[in-house]
Amino acid sequence: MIHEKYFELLDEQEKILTRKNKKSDFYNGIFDRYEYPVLDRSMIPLHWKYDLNKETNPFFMERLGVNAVMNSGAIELNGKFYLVPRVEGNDRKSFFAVAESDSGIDGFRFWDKPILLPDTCPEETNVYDMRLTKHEDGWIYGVFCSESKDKTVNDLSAAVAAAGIVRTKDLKTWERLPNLKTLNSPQQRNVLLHPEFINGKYAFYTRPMDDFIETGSGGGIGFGLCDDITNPVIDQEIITSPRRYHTITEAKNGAGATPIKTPKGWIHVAHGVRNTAAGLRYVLYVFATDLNDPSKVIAEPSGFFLAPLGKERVGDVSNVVFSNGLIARADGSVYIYYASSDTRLHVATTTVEKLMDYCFNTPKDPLRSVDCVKQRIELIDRNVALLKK
Ligand code: M1P
Repeated sequence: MIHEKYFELLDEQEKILTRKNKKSDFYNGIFDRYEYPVLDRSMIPLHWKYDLNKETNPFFMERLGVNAVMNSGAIELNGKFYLVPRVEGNDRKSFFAVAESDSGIDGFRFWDKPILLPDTCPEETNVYDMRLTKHEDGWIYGVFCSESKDKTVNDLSAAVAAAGIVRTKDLKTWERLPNLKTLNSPQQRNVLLHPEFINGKYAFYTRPMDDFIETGSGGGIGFGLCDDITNPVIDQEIITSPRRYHTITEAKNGAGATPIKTPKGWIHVAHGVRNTAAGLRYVLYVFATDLNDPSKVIAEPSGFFLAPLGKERVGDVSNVVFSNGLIARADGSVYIYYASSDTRLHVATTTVEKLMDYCFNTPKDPLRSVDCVKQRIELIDRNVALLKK
């Protein structure tokens, strides 16, 4: 017999799932923010958490709670919006699940069950942050972080991050390929597959790391080519968007969503991390790379594109925004999915036209206070002259 509490909670949840999202008051001319998250733990199907049977669960307790729904891959298929977020159980282990919506800003509903990835990697403890790439070879690839315990050191928390790879045609059946091998980097996180072949090869954005948390000598977002996706090996990585002293990427950075192809270059939404007395601060930034050579940065506006704001600032890992998925539609609209504070998932909407303007007409970071002031005074002077006319 089904517990009566289930129907009560189901009604409550339905109100959240059918709630219309609306643009918030936030304005910067670059993108719009929305009032409600597109996904959070309140939207997880109740039967993924509760045993519904009154005999075996008389108090209607959560048996397998869900802590957070965050960092999400995103893809448009046949006009619909699909997200593959990182769902984190109360047990700290993450898994992937597909959620679908017609509008991209609200109405996301999870498919019937989470994704059960082929278990080909016995040492793997956790998986998260899948980046979805519709590749020109016809497959949809999911590249994610595959985390295992580091048994080579006497430290209970030591872990190894590698890039796991799966592919699918329909988000239903997933084929697991071997993890990516990068010959010169011991660890990898935030790895992303470029959607087109480069010189006939698969191209990956990487994030070389010496250690699980610290990137160490890892100098930024890397780029490498691989001949065979079924035996993925990168023997050489070059740095595309480097970390820089006293900028938003000083501590680390990482590729985000699959880049958008525009007439002027590939536009990337990535994350940058700096250290503060209150801990790490994660923000999103944007840069463009050359159409024919996506390893070459051709424009990088100064500072952050999107930073944690208001309620976004608080969560399990506060002061974090992170994006690993966006959808750029044929009509020029762009939906950037970003998580706040490792807790919930939001959308920011903009257009390719606006992103190109932002990317190519926003000044670069001059890297020194004195030059930043000069840059600002130039803007003020131009505006004052205009206002006087
Ligand atoms: O906690 C913030 C983010 O930390 C990691 O990102 P990075 O590898 O750049 O430090 C990721 O684990 C990400 O999932 C998380 O949101």
